[in-house]
Amino acid sequence: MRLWRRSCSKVLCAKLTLLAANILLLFYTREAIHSLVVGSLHKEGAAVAQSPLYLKKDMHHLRKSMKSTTKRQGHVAKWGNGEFLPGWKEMKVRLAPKRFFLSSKIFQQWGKGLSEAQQQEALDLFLEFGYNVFLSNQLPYNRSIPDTRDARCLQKTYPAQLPSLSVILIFMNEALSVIQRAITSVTNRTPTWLLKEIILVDDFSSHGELKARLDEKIKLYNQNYPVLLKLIRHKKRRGLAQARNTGLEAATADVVAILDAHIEVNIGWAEPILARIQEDHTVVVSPVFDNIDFDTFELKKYELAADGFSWKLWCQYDPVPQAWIDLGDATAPMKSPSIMGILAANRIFLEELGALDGGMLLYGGENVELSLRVWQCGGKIEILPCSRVAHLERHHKPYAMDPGIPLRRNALRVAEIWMDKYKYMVYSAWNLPLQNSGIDYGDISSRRALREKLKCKTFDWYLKNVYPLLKPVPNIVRYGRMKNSLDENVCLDRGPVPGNSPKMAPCHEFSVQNVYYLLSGEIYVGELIGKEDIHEQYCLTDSGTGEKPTLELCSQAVNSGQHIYWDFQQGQSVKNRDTARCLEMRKDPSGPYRLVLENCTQQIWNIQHIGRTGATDSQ
Ligand SMILES: *[C@@H]1O[C@H](CO)[C@@H](O)[C@H](O)[C@H]1NC(C)=O
Ligand SMILES: *[C@@H]1O[C@H](CO)[C@@H](O)[C@H](O)[C@H]1NC(C)=O
Ligand SMILES: [Mn+2]
Repeated sequence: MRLWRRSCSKVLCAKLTLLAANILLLFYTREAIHSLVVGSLHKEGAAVAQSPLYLKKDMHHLRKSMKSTTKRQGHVAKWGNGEFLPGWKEMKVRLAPKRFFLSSKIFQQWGKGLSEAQQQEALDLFLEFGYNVFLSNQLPYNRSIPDTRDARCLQKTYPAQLPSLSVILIFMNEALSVIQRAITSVTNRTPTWLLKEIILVDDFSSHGELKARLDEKIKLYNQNYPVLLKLIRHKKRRGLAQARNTGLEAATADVVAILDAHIEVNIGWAEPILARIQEDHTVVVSPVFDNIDFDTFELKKYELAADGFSWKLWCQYDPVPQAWIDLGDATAPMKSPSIMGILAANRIFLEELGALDGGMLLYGGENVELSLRVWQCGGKIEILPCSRVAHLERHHKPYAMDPGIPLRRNALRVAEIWMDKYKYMVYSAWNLPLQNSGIDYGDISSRRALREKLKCKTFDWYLKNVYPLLKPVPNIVRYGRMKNSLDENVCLDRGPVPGNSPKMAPCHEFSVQNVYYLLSGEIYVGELIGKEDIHEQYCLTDSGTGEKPTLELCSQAVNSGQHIYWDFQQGQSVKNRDTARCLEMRKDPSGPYRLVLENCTQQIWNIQHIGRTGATDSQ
């Protein structure tokens, strides 16, 4: 039953989530690092914004410990047997003989038997690329991977006549061996008579091996294979959406499959795609992803899930729809609210629909934009269970830019173009004011005009007919940071995760300090979910006894006799409607402020932004 939830932490979107979790852990266990991280971030990039910083620190410590290990080799041996040394710096070094840098993720499962120089080389490559390039360079390009299809897929037959296919592989500073393995997998696992061309799009890579050496490989390839291999290079960095558009513009086949270059397509991946698009040219399809481990390069099979997203418009896996389960056919196409990024479509249909929104920066959100456009403007999105593509999920991304910033900006762009009166949910989820957010999401007039021209349906239609799981939260009275006038440097905070002890903590910009006060009286603490059936929203709760407030799942709190409804107006007290106790701050003589529930002493609270009420009734 919880299968799909586990599958949430996977492929294209998962890494950021995982990193975010790491950060939060760090955040709550190391106060010093906490203030360092928080002090240097002034914008709500959400937790994802922290990853580059985290990595920099990780790299720094690794390099430092690397040096100190080398120096202290003989001396540290007495600690022996792979034990961790005490202390922060030393924790980074595990002392099994001749194995270094074991705190780095790349060496958790891999790397036995390498010399010191090899370990160092592998680590350097890993830090640079976010996956195990050292290993990739040794694996054959034509390696076999397990066939992860359901057995029933093998019984399927497809029409003899199918549309032709252009495969587009986009990349930015990818390892050459990874690109070559992707090309080889496409060549070896796609019927030659269907594959018209492979188009590589380089979004302005800087790595040397992707210049002359790649050109040479392409020349060689075109001498030996019947399928044309083209390379297009951007003259400056233009981002994921533009790279996909560049590939699409160059494509000439009936159907385009737009993939990342860190993939290996699996056996029989193309036929289900081509057959389905031949049947209905308005379907945009996605294969099912499996994961290639960034350290061992082994394939991990992933269960089927629908591709959804959160109100931040960040991708999120959803349970397989009941209607699909009821079909009783494991090979049937599955309706999905969104794609994760990788997609295949009828080329003309995709072009007429407006391709990708070139106004999107870097990555993130462009997949949701396309998905809303497909559904609202007359197409459909389906996941094809018999088409499987193995995707290498990086441990970290090789972009210098903080991904939280374009992500938030792209999300507002999507909200403003497509989401009508529900756009307030995106602003609220990112904790931005509804007016004057200060974020420049670019010129959207041509995309608005496109929406007019294609006579697209409303987002309200999309929510009701395509994505009923995504629920707007109506009547948010106020949201944002919640402060008490006794000390405005501390904010109501979700506290450690997992855990249910809210606290007052130095204010920062991460979602754990988001607060939403609803007209109905609940106070949500933490990220805005709006998917109550699957993900958990926490409510501030008075149990009626003791003086500690707690956080409980909103859906369960009432049933278990908790009191979750509060009276609050800006600049007044926060008073529980059932117990008549107030949420207050109390300072112990030497300690920090504590949150308590007690007889009201008229303490004054404020919540940052004015929310949107009556959203379901009016534009
Ligand atoms: C890969 O190519 C080599 C050399 O052409 C060949 O010997 C080997 O059998 C191939 N492996 C697979 C899995 O196809
Ligand atoms: C809180 O108020 C109640 C009712 O007015 C009273 O009985 C109780 O003693 C008060 N508690 C404290 C700690 O002042
Ligand atoms: Mn990818």
